[in-house]
Amino acid sequence: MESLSTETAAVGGAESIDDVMQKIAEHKGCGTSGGSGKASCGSGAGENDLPQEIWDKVKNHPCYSEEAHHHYARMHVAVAPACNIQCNYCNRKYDCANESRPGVVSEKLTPEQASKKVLAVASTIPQMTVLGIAGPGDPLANPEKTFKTFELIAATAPDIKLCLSTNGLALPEHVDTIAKFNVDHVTITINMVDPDVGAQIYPWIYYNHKRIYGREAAEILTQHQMRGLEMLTERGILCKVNSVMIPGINDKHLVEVNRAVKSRGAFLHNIMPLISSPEHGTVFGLNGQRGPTAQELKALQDSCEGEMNMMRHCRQCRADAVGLLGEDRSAEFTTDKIMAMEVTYDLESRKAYQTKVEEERLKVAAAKNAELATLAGEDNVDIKILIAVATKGSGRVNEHFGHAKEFQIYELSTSGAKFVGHRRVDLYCQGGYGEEDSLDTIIRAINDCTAVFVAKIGGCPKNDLVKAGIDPVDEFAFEFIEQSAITYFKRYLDKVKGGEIEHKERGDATIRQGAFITA
Ligand code: CLF
Ligand code: SF4
Repeated sequence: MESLSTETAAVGGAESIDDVMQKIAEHKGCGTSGGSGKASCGSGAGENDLPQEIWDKVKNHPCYSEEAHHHYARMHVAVAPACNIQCNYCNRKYDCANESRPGVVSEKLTPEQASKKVLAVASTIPQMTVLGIAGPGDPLANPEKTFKTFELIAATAPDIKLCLSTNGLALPEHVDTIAKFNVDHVTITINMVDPDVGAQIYPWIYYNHKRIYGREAAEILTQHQMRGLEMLTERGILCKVNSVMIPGINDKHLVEVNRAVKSRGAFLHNIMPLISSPEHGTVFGLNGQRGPTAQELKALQDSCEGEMNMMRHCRQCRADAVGLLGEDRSAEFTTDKIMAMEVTYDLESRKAYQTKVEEERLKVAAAKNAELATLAGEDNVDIKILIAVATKGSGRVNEHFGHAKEFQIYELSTSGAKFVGHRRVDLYCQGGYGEEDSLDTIIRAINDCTAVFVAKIGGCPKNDLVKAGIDPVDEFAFEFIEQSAITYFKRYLDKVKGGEIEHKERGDATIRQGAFITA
């Protein structure tokens, strides 16, 4: 394998960096408050909210643009097995829990196998636009394999964006190589900026050929993470920060983390719930450390949103994930199957398909904007409700209740429909009949929602949802989500005003730990 020197690597694409940085800096002041009815900034931002250069970087990246995630897919290749730190929510028998779902084991690949896999997936799924390396350990603890993979893919599939996720310990020494390979999206998992908090999350790091423990380890880690973030943003590389919300340890502290990463130029902050099950054998799983509830997570995300752009559509993917966020097509692309495939990389067909996707996307936006106009004059009404939506993608209500593995959550207000999260659930319909236990768990997972939008639903679950105070809505089958949601909200307001219904705050909901593990 060719050895890649990080010492001698040149910084790539320097010509427009100042301009891009200026635009990112200008964009930093853009909050989501205001309720003007315009699309919000952040991962929910659209073409009109961002400078063109930044929009070009995020418009078809499913993680950096919430809107794009309905239409474009990503894939990961599991080329990086080693890790250089220990997190208390990780068991190294499984994939990195910073960017992957806990308890999952990926099929590890060589860079050459990974390159073939990318071509195979890109030929089969023309809307796959991003290749990420996110484990199963830390990509920068495996720099040769990681950068060799990027090199091979850049040579054979130049239209695919390259993306990387790291714990940040080895980041400063690799920033120039990252820039050289035109990796223009980097995620750093930052759970603390205070080493005393860090010592409760990281028992040790491996640095300079030795293990370092406790507070000293956390101090080195946070210094490297902050320096790495600054170095990346100085080079115009878009940075996302992932943080795992651990109630009682860093939940309150994450507001400070949010400020620290914003001031260093991070583009997006993704606060994810801790997933800790005893069967994973992690420290937090075994000591009973709980994860947040749905409303605890939302409240923290909301409180940080005034500070910077928040991502709320993360699915905590596998290190070998393939497909739209929320769907898993990795089983179609096992090493055996890929190696047997005849792959032709047809750039023109991919472009033609993506043109169609863009046409569909324009239709979604036009329908939403037209419907939004019907809420004009309602600005003084201070009512918000949540709805859950069963969807297979394309921004439409197009999944049956019984087939949904997750529901997307939208907050409806006089500003329109805003994506605020998703809830993974156990399949209700298994083999064509309803499972009572799973219905209970689904209701608990969407208990804070006023309605659930589905393409179809059977009589039994419908009745039980009504009993739980959740309105099952199938009249918008195969229609656009946001347009339908605004129509529903307008009617809801009219009923409240007419005294037909009383608006009530709903309770909290559960983040289904089991569903994260099995889905
Ligand atoms: Fe992968 Fe991560 Fe790149 Fe996306 S995932 S390396 S930025 S291409 Fe995305 Fe998956 Fe969440 Fe990661 S939904 S876990 S944020
Ligand atoms: Fe596990 Fe990822 Fe943490 Fe390493 S960085 S210990 S792989 S969660």
